Amino acid sequence: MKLSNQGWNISTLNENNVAIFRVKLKLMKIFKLRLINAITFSILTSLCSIASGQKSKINTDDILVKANIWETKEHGAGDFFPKLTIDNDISGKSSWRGERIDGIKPWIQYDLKSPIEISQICIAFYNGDQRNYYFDISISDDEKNWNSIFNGKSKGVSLDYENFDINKKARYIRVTGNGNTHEIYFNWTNITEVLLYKIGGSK
Ligand SMILES: [Ca+2]
Repeated sequence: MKLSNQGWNISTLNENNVAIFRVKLKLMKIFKLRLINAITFSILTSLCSIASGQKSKINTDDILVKANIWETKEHGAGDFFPKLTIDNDISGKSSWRGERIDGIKPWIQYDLKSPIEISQICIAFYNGDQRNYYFDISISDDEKNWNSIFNGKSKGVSLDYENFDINKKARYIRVTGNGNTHEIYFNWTNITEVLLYKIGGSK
């Protein structure tokens, strides 16, 4: 391939050059897509922080995550670990999915290891722009006595985070799913990412 006055001269390409050119083009597209995803996630994180005033993100390394239903025969083992909700990846493939089975509601729980003044929980849902998710948010210090913070549904208009104020001290935060408005997959609760903030601090 040569650069002439009229631009790239495609006629000089042989089969090997065409193959290499296509591979390079594909790699450039992948790199571009990943760069866009990284920038989008950074912007969303900042917006979530700004929206709720002074707060400090809780380090995900300090959070233990577990869930009562996170794996099914339908999807196979290992696809939708609870920890995928705190991996800084808001894409649909990196999500936790819990199914309501025989009336048993799926839940996912975040353990901060010790009681912390929690400012807010921000939740992003899989296909959150196409369906409403029904769920409640509860907090606890001992995993036995729970205090309900929110009971309702997501707005169903965005893949981005929805913010829910807590402003209470707690060690455990639990999100319990009660299905969604999808015609077929209405028993599922699918969360792509969660951000937890404590009150005060700069970071
Ligand atoms: Ca994720």
